[in-house]
Amino acid sequence: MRVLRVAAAQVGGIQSTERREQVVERLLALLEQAAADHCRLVVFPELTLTTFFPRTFYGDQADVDAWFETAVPGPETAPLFVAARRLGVAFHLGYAELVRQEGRVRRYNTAILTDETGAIVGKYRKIHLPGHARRLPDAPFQHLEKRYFDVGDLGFRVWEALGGTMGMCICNDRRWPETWRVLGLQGAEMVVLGYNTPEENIHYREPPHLRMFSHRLSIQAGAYQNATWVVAAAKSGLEDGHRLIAGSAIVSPTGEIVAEASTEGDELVIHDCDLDFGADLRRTMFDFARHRRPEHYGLITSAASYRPSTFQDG
Ligand code: ING
Repeated sequence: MRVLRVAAAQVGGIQSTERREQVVERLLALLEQAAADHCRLVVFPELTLTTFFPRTFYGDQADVDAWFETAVPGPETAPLFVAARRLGVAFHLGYAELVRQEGRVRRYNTAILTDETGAIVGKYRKIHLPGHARRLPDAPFQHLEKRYFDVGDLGFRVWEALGGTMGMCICNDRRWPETWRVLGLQGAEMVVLGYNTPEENIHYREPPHLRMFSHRLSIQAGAYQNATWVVAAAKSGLEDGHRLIAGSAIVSPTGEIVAEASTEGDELVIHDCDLDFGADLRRTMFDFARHRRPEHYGLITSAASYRPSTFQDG
């Protein structure tokens, strides 16, 4: 058995007035609490340092860029890395990354994974960007990830860390089976992710209970169909008057939710994950080498769709 005690660190709403230093204080409290509970990995949510700013249209790029980090660790986030090293706890952190690549500024919805010394061992940039690029004047709020972020350029990858094979994805990625299969094909034994999921659908009337249903369905299916653990941490609750779903959870390779948040605030969801637990499934039901038939899957990568989108976004 390779048991890894993990905490999904749910973070309650971050208001647009909250400074990064204040947020980091909250994250440090969760990290200390997790270390006291003998956790070796703490998974923070997507865009953990700020409010979910894609809900707001900004006409001035400088107002958008104020939400981005130009260096992690940086002055406000360094205390997290120092504490992680002191406590011997690895962590996953989602944040907005502004970087210069080949002379151009790029903006990514990014997540990093550290080891127990606080060294960054993996980085992922969100590939499935939901929402829209143009302001929707009649919407109750915006979802401008397609406007504010570039599509991630690092692919879906895994890293050997914490005694296992770790994968990462971010929020909307969990709704796409391709995410999970590409990680599964690389032997992911645990996939960690953060999410900020608005409770309300801005495009049509969607009963609120379906938001939690599709969230659970996505991570449970991803876990089971690739025989991997999933640790999903929400930014949740009220942010500037808008609600984000909670439901941070840890899912076993059998697809069962083994631990789940019960509040909408800052909360640790902890479980002892045996990284060998998916071995039987991978040896039988999901023995990819014996059962998959990629010669019949060509459509999946040959085009995004065979029908044009009808969404008016540009
Ligand atoms: N949030 C949401 C998510 O995928 C969303 C956006 C919600 C898209 C529900 C479609 C349906 O959980 C982010 N940040 O991707």
